Amino acid sequence: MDREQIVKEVVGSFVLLGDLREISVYGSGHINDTFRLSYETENGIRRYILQRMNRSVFAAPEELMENIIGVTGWLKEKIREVGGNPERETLTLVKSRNGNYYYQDSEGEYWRIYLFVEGTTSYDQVERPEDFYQSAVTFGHFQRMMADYPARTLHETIPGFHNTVKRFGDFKRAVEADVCGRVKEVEEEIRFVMEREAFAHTLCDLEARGEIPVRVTHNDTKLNNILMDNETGKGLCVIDLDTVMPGLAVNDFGDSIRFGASTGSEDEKDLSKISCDLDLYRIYTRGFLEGCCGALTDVELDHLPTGAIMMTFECGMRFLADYLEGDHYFKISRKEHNLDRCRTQFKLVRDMEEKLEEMKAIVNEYR
Ligand code: ADP
Ligand code: GN1
Ligand code: MG
Repeated sequence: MDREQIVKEVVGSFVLLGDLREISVYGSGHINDTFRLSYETENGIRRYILQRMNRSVFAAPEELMENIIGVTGWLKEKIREVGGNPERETLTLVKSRNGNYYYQDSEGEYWRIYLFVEGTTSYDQVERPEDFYQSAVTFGHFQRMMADYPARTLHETIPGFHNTVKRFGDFKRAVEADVCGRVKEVEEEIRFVMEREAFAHTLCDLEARGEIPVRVTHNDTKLNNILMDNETGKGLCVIDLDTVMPGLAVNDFGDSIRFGASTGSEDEKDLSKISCDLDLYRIYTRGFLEGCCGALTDVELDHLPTGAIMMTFECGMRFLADYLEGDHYFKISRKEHNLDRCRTQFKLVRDMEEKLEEMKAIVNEYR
C-alpha cells in the first residue's frame, strides 16, 4: 500500500466528525511522522495532528501511549484545578474506533491523533528573547506539575535515554564497527568525544551516589516542543511527551539551552555562527527557576551549567554515532546532515566550557 492509502485507512479508523478536506505533512521533528488534518464540520473547520510513532525508536508503542494517557490525564486535572483550559494547555488524544487511543495499521505501524491546538506557534529558533523566557517558565512549570506524579508507573520508553555513560559506550561501539567506513572522515570529532570520557560520568555518578534527585522530566525540551499562545505571547502547552520519564531536571534545563541559546540552528554549516548566547542563557535560567518555584536542590542548581554542556555533548555524540551507523535514527535531508549537526553541538560544547564560570555566576544571581 502506498503512503496515501495507509493514511486514509488510519484516518478512517478514528472517531472524527465532519468531512476530511486536507492532509498535510507538518512540523520539523526528527523522529515521528506528523500530519495536520482538516475536517469541515457544521461548526466550521476542525484540525487535528496525526502522528505515526517511530517504531524503531520506540520499541513498545503501547507502553508509550500508556505514559501519555497517564501524563495528559494528570495534567488536565491540575489545569482544571486552577481554572485553566485542559484542551489547550496540554495535549488531548482522540479515540480510535476500537476504543484505544492509538491505531495499528495493516503494516503494523502505530498511529495516534491529537486535537490541533489552534492559535499557537512552535518556534525552531528564538525570534524574540521573551519567547525563550516563556518556554523556560512553561518547562519549569511542567516539572512542578509532574512533581507528585507516581513516577514508578511510567515506562522507560527509551531505556537509558539520557544515560550519557551508556551513550558513550554506544558511541565507542559505533566507532569500532565503522559499518559505513566513515570513521576516517571524522577523526577529529571522535577525538573530541574521547577526550571527554571523564566528563560523561559526572551526572550519572551524582545520580548513582544519590546526590541528585531523580524526578519526572520531559527529556526533550527543545523550543519547538512548546506551543506558544499567539494572542497572549505566553508559553501554553508542552508537547512531544514521548520521552516523559524519570530523569534529571538539570538535563531538561540543559537540553533547552543546547537548542535555544545557540546563536545558530542545530544544523548550521557555518560554525562561525555558532556560540552560546549568555543573554539567552540568563533569560532561560531566570524563567526556568521561576517555573520550578524553588523545587531544585543546591546540587541541582550547582549543576545546571553541567546539564547544558552534558546535553549538548550527548546530542553531538548521538548525531555522530548515527552518522557512523548510516543515519538510521534521526531524519536527515542531506547526506552529511548528522555530521553538520554533530559539529554545531561540539562547537557549542567548547564555547560553554570556556564560559562555564560565567554560566555558574548567572545561576547564582537567580537562585
Ligand atoms: P517529533 O517527535 O517528531 O518532534 P512532535 O510531537 O514534536 O513530533 O510534533 C512535531 C510538530 O508538530 C511540533 O513541533 C509542533 O509544531 C506540531 N504539533 C504537534 N502537536 C501539535 C498539536 N497538538 N497542536 C498543534 N501543533 C502540534
Ligand atoms: C529528537 O523528536 P524531536 O525532534 O523533538 C530526539 C531528541 C534530540 C533532538 C535533537 C526521541 O527530538 O532526543 O535531542 O531530536 N528525540 C528522540 O534535535 O530521540
Ligand atoms: Mg518535537
